[in-house]
Amino acid sequence: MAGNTSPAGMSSAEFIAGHLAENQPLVSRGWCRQWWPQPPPWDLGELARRFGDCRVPVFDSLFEMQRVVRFEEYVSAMADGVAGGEPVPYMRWYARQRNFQMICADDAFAELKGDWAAPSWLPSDDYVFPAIKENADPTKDSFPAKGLFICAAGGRTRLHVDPWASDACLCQITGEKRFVLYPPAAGKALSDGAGVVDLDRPDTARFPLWNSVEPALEVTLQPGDAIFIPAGWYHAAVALSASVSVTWNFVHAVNAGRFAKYLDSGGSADPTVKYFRRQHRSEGYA
Ligand SMILES: O=C(O)CCC(=O)C(=O)O
Ligand SMILES: [Fe+2]
Repeated sequence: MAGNTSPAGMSSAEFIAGHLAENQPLVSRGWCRQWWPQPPPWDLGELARRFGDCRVPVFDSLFEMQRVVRFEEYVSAMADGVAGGEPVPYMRWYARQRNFQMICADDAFAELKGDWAAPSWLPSDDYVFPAIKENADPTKDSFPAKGLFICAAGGRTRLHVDPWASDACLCQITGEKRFVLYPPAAGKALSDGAGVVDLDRPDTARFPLWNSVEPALEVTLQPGDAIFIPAGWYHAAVALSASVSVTWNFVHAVNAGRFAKYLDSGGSADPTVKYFRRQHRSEGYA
């Protein structure tokens, strides 16, 4: 779609003006070619060799955790295949983002940090959530919802809007993943305030207008592509093949006003907001 696909070489000033400030999505083909000819070799087998003994959380097609398994068990269960009609279990291995989080990917991210880099169009300075003033580096720093997302073909994330009035970046490492994005204004048709329509099984009595809005963007990410999902945008994803993605959320200073409104309307009680505020206070930030 015109305007939504940009070369990996765009500057962060262009990204801030054209995408962050304008709340417009971006698909960046070959983001990783800035650093390497190929994305890191993190297929499920390679990750299972490195992290097979780690306990990891497995989710449904939204954000409901189902159970905890050993990484290796998850990978061999996926290799054995999922029964037809059964939802594909989705591994969301998040880095620490709240105080009472039993299972974190922090050690794995520490081990993987030399393998990857964030897209160079992302700004490195002036984040307000997390409050990092300079040299932000998602390979090393904590971010809300920073995670390794891993699934077999068919793994999906149903339509939703991300929390914290935050933006998100997702880098596709292994496999193909299809994304559908709708702008915030489509929420009138897609959401009833309590929930969002499931595009695969729409409850037409509850969401009678769901089909009256068109996605603004439908795209299949290949290994080495990245997508920027702006705050308030409805999005859904499905893996077309075994998939590994890395993702994180953030608020940049250019959107500080939007974030302040979110905090004022109850967001400051959110456990992830509190976790990051405490962390940055202890590191000497405001
Ligand atoms: O990659 C996916 O499955 C979707 C990720 C996403 O939108 C999220 O975790 O909020
Ligand atoms: Fe999301």
